[in-house]
Amino acid sequence: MSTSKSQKGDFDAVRADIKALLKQPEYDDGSAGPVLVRLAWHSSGTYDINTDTGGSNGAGMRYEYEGGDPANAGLQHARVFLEPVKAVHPWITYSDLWTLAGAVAIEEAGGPKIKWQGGRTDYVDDTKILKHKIAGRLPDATQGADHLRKVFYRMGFNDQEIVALSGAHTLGRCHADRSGFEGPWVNNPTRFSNQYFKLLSTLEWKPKTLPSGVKQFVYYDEDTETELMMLPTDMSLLADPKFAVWVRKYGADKELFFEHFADVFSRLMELGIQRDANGNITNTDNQLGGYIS
Ligand code: ZEM
Repeated sequence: MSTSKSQKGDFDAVRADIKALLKQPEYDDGSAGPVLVRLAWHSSGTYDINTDTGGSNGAGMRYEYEGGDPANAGLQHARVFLEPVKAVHPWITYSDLWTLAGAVAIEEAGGPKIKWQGGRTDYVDDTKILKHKIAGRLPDATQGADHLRKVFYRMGFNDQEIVALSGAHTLGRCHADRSGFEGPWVNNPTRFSNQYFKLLSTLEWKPKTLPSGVKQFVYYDEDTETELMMLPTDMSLLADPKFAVWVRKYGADKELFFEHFADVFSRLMELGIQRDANGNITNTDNQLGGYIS
């Protein structure tokens, strides 16, 4: 990674340094990308459209109340990967850095171009997170379609968007010591594709109870000698007729999935943010910090 400082607002310089850290031969499947995508999603997916609280402003996971939400277990790895970038570009806010890193990770994994704009601000303390109870808002993988609708409708998404977003599970894996679940969804978990939907809709998934008692679904792939997995919530996308329509569409049409995913992921990164015509953020509720210099 470069050590050259950048001018405030030079997001291309930050992008270049994020790209440079993605390859991590010693970590998981050799890439920091998947856990960065999960960091970006968890920083945004706390949004509640009814109260206009949560969302990608704030970078509240730096504080124990949100960072210690069991749903966020393991995301310290993602934050640690990004610290050297923050050190070289101290003007960028964590909330911008985390969302930008998710977008860059998707693009570099072969995914679609993600529209991303900066300008988010960081909380300067945990007052807002405590006041608005920004924990316990992320989806619980042990549940089903009703729960997914409840959580994602609260963010303002519809059924098609829930399925499109779930396609991110083509990246990365589950870790027993983070979520209790174990294994990757696809054979090539560092490559962004529509493979998750193909496998979900075509393979015969069998329930499996891990030694810890956690229940997931598995398929043993003879060719690669790898056990692939699905979460109970992933399986519910197939079991629910309205979700299943989109699972099959995306499994059959990679272009359509890429187009829909790019659109909905960029809107996910914007949750809780209002901008004027010039792209400047206009809502002040979350703007406690301003740019850190
Ligand atoms: Zn995930 N996700 N997710 N997800 N996720 C995990 C991992 C990853 C759910 C979920 O409980 C889990 C979205 C939606 C949902 C990623 C991206 C996105 C893990 C495993 C769990 C348990 C964590 C671990 O053990 O490390 C549930 C219930 C979801 C509801 C639909 C959305 C939306 C995402 C992005 C758009 C990614 C990339 C990973 C892999 C992380 C890694 O470290 O490899």
